[in-house]
Amino acid sequence: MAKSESITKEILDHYYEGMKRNHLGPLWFDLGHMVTKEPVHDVEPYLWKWSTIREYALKAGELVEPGKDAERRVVYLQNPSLLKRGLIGYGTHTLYAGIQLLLPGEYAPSHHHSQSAIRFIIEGDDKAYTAVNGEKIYMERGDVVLTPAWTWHEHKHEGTEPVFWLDGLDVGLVRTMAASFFEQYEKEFYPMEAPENYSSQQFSMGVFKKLNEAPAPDEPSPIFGYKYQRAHYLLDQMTEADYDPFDGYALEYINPKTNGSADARIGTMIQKLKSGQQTKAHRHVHSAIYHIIEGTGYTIIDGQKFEWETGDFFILPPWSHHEHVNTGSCDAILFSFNDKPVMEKLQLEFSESYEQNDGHQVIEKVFVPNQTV
Ligand code: GTQ
Repeated sequence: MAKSESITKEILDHYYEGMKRNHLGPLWFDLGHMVTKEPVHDVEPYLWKWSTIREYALKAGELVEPGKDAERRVVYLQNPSLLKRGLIGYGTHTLYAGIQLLLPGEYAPSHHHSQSAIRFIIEGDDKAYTAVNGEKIYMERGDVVLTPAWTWHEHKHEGTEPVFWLDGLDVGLVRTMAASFFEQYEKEFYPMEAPENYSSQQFSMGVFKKLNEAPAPDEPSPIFGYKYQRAHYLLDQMTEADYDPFDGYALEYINPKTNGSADARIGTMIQKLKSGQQTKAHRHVHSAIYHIIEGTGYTIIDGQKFEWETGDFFILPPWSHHEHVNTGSCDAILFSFNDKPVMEKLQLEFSESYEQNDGHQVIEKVFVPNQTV
């Protein structure tokens, strides 16, 4: 590229080399790398089997003790495509997923951090709790518990069977924003300041607001615990009119004060597909991590088939076409968390449906987990 013929290759080379030495760049070559036509990312989809995760989490139960050897006893999902780029603890570019195990009598001490955390209880019978700012939330299979950014939280197990839960944190997002802070509480336990399950009981029968309370758009959720029984009941009440072509019967967990996402930064969703149901494909800017609460089926992500069963986890990268299929004889119920609230707040969220082939992708490849040697 040159404006006139008198500008020789030598002149140009000299110019570009000088620019480079002075740490300057020519936008006329590089604009296409910066302002891409569509989202560009390094997040590849991946799927982990629950049997493998559970085995390694249980083994950690023999090898490390929370509160002593470990701040938290957690086996986390490491997306291989992001590890290649040196990103440790990344499921997607924004989201982290870990599986935490507490054995009877154990506890994980109080701390807080600027990452938001959501929890989904995978195995448990209401005998272990997370205390959030001094309020104990007892956790049973299928429940969701929030520990919003900078709230003090600890975990304790008073029951007799191992308890497993998913921790979802916005590790990548906070890292990108260079905004991570972490602090241990001065003692192992934060003082108990509220009756057990107080916030969820206050709101369990509906959503009420005192007359003198104005809705405050940025107010944190007054609820820290969301019961599975309630979510399951509401999913079963949904009718054909509620069926979403891309997500089936789906509910988002909300902050009743704002009607927005339960956690301000991490979105949470539960969805149901009846036996044989298949959604249509679409894609969106936000990324997500999925956990199969129950059921058998598969998800096609950009032409790749990810077969799943109860307990499995998979990554949905940003801007990837995806559709879900329930191949089992019972309902399939999926939990997922995502970075949609952040994308929406920053006015970056966008979605589109897959138009070809009546909204269904062709399967080009079947995913097999690859073990690194
Ligand atoms: O339980 O507070 O998986 O701080 C990662 C970081 C869990 C927790 C994780 C955490 C926690």
